Amino acid sequence: MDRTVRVLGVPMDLGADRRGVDMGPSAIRYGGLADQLEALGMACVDGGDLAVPRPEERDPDADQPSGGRAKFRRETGEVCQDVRTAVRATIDDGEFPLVLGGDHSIAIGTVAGAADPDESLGIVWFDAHGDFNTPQTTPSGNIHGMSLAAILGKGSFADEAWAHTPAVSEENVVLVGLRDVDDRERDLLNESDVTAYTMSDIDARSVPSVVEEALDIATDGTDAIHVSLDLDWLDPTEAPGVGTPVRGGVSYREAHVAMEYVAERREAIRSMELVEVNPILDDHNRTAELACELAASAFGKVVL
Ligand code: 6HN
Ligand code: MN
Ligand code: MN
Ligand code: MN
Repeated sequence: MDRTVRVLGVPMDLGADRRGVDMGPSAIRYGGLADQLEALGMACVDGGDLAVPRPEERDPDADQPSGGRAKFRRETGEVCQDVRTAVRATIDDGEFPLVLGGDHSIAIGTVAGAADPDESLGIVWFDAHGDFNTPQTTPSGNIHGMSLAAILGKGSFADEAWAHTPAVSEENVVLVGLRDVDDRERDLLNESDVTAYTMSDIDARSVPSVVEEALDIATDGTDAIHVSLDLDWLDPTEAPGVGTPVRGGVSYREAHVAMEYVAERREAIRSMELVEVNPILDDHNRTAELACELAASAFGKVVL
């Protein structure tokens, strides 16, 4: 990677129930992100944190879509538009945006900024969850469980310009590592043209085979790809500091090998985000440090 990496923190917790994920950007920086990237010979600049309103000061149920619920919809839209602007400006300056969450709702803004409207953008989304609910199917009302569906304009997101990014086609979107999907979310995913690899697929085929195929699908006919890494993709024994842990995730080595395959395609990668790190639930900042290590692998760290 010869582009300068610009780190953008988004201390967002409006899209999730557990408070604490707003401290993710600080924990990841404290975990040594800049040092890890600079050790690779990369230039790294810190763009600071974007402003996010505090949930206590806002009404989660203001301005709701018809027949559905998306808590803090208006505030999430505002923050995501700021994320979009910052990511777009970073790319226009010739730098690589590395966005630190915050909950996974911020991906709506990252993708909107990464997706040039005249081009097509693929996505590889590493996650225990599908993030494919809509305001009409969600069991929680939490937008972090809806972000991928929002990007694709599902349900009432079709009418929300801040959410739906038409430069992303379902055929070039790939989920990797699924093991916790809600009933109506499953129906939506099965009806879509998104490719979804579950943990069972990984058990049967191994991480390298699945991740290579995922990257092939995301890059097939697209101009660039976005990599979204939800730390709950990993098993909670390795990544305890996440708001919605699910047993049965990938191991430490499997996560690294996946990022090593990502690194092989780094010329195609336009943006990346590290989300859902929750330092309050973490074990001595272990999950945040792991996020830094995985970013280094994704940017091409090799042993020999
Ligand atoms: N994440 N499927 C659940 C929901 O509330 O929609 C959990 C979502 C978790 C989202 O981890 O980014
Ligand atoms: Mn997620
Ligand atoms: Mn998740
Ligand atoms: Mn669309």
